[in-house]
Amino acid sequence: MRIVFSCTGTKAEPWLRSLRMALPDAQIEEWAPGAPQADYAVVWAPPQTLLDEQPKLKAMFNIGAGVDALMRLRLPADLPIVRLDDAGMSVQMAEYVCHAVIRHYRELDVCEVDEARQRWSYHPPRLRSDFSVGIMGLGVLGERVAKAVAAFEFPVNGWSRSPKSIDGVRCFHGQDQFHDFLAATRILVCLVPLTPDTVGVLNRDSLGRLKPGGYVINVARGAHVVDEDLIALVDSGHLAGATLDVFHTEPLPPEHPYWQHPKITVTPHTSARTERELSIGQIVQKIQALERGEKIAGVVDLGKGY
Ligand code: NDP
Ligand code: OXD
Repeated sequence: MRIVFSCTGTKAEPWLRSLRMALPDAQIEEWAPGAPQADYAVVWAPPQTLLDEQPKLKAMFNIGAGVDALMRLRLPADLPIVRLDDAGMSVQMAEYVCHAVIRHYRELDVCEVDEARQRWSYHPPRLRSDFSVGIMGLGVLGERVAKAVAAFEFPVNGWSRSPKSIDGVRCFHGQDQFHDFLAATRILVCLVPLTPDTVGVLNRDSLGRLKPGGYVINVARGAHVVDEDLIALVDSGHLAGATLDVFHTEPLPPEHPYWQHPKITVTPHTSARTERELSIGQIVQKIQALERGEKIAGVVDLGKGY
């Protein structure tokens, strides 16, 4: 069996070492133009040339959950694209989002500013019931996040494409229920994949529908947000602020207004990192299952784009 590896922005050597240990009989190489036809590819944002030169792949494994970079390429209609199915990401996402929700609700961001000024100030408790959290996307990551936030007794709403039923979560679905979902939400968490349907979904109209004092946590993709609209709504006071992990351009350019905005917190696309050994374990198990002719989970629906 031959496997090629092509992951933009990722050091290949540790991945190749672990893949070779897990599949000692396979030939596993970093892809370069002109490489012989492989059976499988392990990728993150690969070049189009790889697809053009490797027309007989049995499957392509993405070392992330989001496949938007792959969806921008010309893909053979019959090539199974396999995304990471949790692989240690949902617990990290739950930590990150709970931290951001609690930091905002408990005004720990205000305490950070007070501490820098050596100011001892008392903030009266706020009503948890006033801080409903709405999770856009109830997939592998969103469901885990919704349950984690619900454990802190915040009211939790969720929105997905198809109907869901999750204990402790008021579930909305489809475009028809989007406005009701927003109107019921104060802290909005974005965890939908980036597709033609969701690009720019966080804009003046949608964010304007959140409860007053709304707050945005974007951990999906930067292109979900219309940056100027978000900043205008924070500056107008309709939104209290935002915690953003993902951006249109990454790294976030030094001149971007998010960096200096006092009500916007920036983190460097770090909310749920790919864990190499867990990911390799999952990919190897799936390759072995495919070789045995078995079905695997996590195959992307090319029609839906996720
Ligand atoms: P899943 O595919 O498991 O879940 C996606 C969810 O979004 C599903 O509930 C789906 O609905 C819903 N959805 C998709 N399109 C729409 C739509 N048009 N309207 C309403 N709901 C929609 O993905 P994951 O949970 O694994 O990952 C989500 C995203 O998180 C990734 O695509 C990626 O962009 C981002 N991510 C970010 C990371 C980071 O470090 N910042 C790390 C990992 C992922 P339904 O269930 O009905 O299909
Ligand atoms: C992912 C990511 O999609 O890291 O997995 O953003």
